[in-house]
Amino acid sequence: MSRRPRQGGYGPNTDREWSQKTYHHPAAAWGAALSVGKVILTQREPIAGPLSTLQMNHPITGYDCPGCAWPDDQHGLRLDICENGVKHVTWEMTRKRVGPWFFAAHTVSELAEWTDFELENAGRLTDPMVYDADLDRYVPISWDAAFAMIGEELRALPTPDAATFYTSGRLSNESSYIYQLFMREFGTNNMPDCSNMCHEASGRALGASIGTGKGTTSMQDWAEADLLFLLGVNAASNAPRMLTALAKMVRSGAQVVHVNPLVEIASTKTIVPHDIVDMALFKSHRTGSWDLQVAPGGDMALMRAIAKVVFEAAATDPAALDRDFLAEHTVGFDEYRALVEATEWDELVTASGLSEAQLRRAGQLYLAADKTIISWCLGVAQHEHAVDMIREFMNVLLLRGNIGRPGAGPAPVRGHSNVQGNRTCGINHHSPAALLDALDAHHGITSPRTPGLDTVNSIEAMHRGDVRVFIALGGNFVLAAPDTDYTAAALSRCSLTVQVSTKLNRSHLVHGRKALILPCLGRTEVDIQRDGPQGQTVEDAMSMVHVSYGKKQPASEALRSEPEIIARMARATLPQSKIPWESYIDNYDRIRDDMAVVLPGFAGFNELIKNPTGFRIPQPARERVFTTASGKAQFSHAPLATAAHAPEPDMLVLQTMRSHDQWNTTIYANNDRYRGVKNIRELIFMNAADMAERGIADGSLVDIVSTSKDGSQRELRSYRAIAYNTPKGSAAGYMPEMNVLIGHADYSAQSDQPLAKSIHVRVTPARASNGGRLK
Ligand SMILES: Nc1nc2c(c(=O)[nH]1)N[C@H]1C(S)=C(S)[C@@H](COP(=O)(O)OP(=O)(O)OC[C@H]3O[C@@H](n4cnc5c(=O)[nH]c(N)nc54)[C@H](O)[C@@H]3O)O[C@H]1N2
Ligand SMILES: Nc1nc2c(c(=O)[nH]1)N[C@H]1C(S)=C(S)[C@@H](COP(=O)(O)OP(=O)(O)OC[C@H]3O[C@@H](n4cnc5c(=O)[nH]c(N)nc54)[C@H](O)[C@@H]3O)O[C@H]1N2
Ligand SMILES: [Mo]
Repeated sequence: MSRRPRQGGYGPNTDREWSQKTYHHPAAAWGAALSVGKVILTQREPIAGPLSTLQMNHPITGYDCPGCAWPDDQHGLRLDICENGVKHVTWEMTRKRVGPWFFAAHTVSELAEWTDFELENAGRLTDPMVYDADLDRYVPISWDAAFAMIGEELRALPTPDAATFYTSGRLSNESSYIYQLFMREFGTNNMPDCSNMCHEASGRALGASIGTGKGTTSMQDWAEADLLFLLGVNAASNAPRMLTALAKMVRSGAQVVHVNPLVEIASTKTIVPHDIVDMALFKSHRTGSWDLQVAPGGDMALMRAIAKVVFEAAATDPAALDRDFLAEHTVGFDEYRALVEATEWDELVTASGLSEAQLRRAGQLYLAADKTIISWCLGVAQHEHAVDMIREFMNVLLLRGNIGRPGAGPAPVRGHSNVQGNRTCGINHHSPAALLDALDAHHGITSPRTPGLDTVNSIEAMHRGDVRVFIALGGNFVLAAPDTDYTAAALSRCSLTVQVSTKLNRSHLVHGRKALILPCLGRTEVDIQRDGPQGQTVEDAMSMVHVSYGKKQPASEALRSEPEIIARMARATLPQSKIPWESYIDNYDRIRDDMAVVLPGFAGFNELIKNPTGFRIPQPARERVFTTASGKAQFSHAPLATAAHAPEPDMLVLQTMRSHDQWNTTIYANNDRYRGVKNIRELIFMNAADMAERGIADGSLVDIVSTSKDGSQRELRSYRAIAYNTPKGSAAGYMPEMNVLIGHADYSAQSDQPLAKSIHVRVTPARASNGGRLK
């Protein structure tokens, strides 16, 4: 049965008045402390909540924050926490439980009417459950029977490629490794992951430019840099611990340039989140020196303009370019120079949405700086030409040798806490041959060599009926993926869907003919196996790996760890397998011993993790070793991508982003503090002139119709239009509600990433009002 997920209204139901006014306080600070208090209260964790945060991000004894991937501050206070990390942990530690009694009381059709807030807020899943179509309910199943069902379904498939295995980026390194090992022994590379919607473009661009798909900077580099371009990230909400680094940089005299169509709070000032004295004294620090309000997708033109300024200066100043670096370490420089010189200033102005004066000043800042970091997140990575854009960032860095030396380099801001580690450990639908060769040699298997399906292609394959089993290690696929209705229909066509989860979410309600919910331990919970308590590792956005031990009593005795669930799925599917699945479960050191042999940079893994601050995975580009085909860093020569203009004059370019009170598809409350929003998520921020042209009053209800690349249309009705400082022609609203507007054809040809930052929409006054909430 295909259930249509609710339209809009994914946050808590509220009758309270909505409002929006400009926010005038520094980021973090007391508003953050208050908001944390509220989440701790609603989750009924008044004492354990605050105590457990004291163990978060503690070297060796503590657990890694399951929130974002920003590195821990290794200096000063050995406690690096933030408001959103605390909320995240408290949400996992709730005392509320979703056990068999809960499912006995609610049919799946009934639960499908709940908001996403209500689903997750029901509490932690406690027991394995199976869908019973006659009752339209989930009913208990034993772990053995659940694994047997998975094994039977997978073995009955006509080909291993008729199954697809999703990963959300919080899965540990050890779990990721055995998960991909299982898939490869089974015989498929179908590994969609959240990276396919997140930083796929960054990985591809960096791989092509410098040989490895990761950033090269460390926290020390951030402290030493004298210029930072920070593009397309809402740091105060999504990487709040970065505020500390930004404040330090500005204080030390560095230039911090925020590039964003919106002026986000992180570009102004903060009260350093973990500095108790600053909190008490209301002492705030500046976190930005300049805002550049680019047009959506205008970032590439900004970078090309900076390069143009560098080339103009190089005519008279030999020091403008790092000629030694260029000669020794790069290829493609002359063509790039010709390309940039042939680009006219007025093209750059139109393509960036910035004035020539602003573009020139950005170039002058770059010339004046000795050490530059370019950092970016989804505002860049989710565009059609993201790979070209990010390669252009690399071109600019290469011109002045800003890589492989202190204080300089590229720094993608990763999302989920271990999304980078997932890839390092082999979760990749298109893994390099070297990794597959090493896997085969060590484990005696034959990994398939044909690339597998990523997220958008898995959805298409389920739709066609080519893929019939969908297994998800975490995440909330149906809401995170584009084109919610289409994705829901795709999942409903499967013969089996399996969700390994901590909390109830929409993806449990949109399921295949057979469906399993397998509840797992969270990162905060103690994991006891035969050989004693087990820890697992994660890799942060700066390639640091450290071990994490849960502390808390598990939410239920029936919970199993992710490594155990994966290993038992593998054994049930591959009874003859020679891989020691059972022994992996007893002691995760054995998984790490195998990883130490197979994965580059992991030799001595079990010893390395005894270091309190963990260890850094070697990143060759950081040492100026470029593992590209040419052995050098490669300039790209892509045509200039212009700002993401809508195809028709009456259309707007809509970006979908996170509010302050959410973690991807998990909504904590209907507020977005730094954008001044209270009690509403069904909104669209618009430029006041665009509203006036359409006869839309501030705060009134509108209908939003999107037009996909394939010409099909989708709509959201009765959203509130709010006048906001966003460039004319652009608009903004929240994911995941707005995913219904992204057509399944709307993904980047360069990266396969859904175009979540450039949806083409028409906005008109609402046809009929029902108070803004539709089902
Ligand atoms: N609290 C919290 N933390 C999180 C998450 C969460 O949901 N909640 N999610 C995690 C995940 S998985 C990820 S990937 C990251 C996401 O972190 P972000 O990238 O900050 O996520 P978004 O909310 O999508 O914000 C996108 C930003 O890019 C800007 N932008 C949009 N279009 C453009 C453009 O064309 N150019 C430029 N320069 N900027 C643009 C938007 O205005 C916005 O500031 O955060 C991680 N951290
Ligand atoms: N329109 C639009 N869509 C987007 C984006 C956007 O900017 N705009 N961003 C995209 C991005 S960057 C990402 S990363 C994806 C996010 O996509 P996902 O990673 O799929 O989604 P999350 O909302 O992070 O997943 C939340 C669920 O994870 C489960 N969970 C939590 N902790 C654990 C755990 O420890 N173990 C297990 N097994 N499960 C756990 C819980 O059941 C919870 O309901 O969304 C993408 N979708
Ligand atoms: Mo992400």
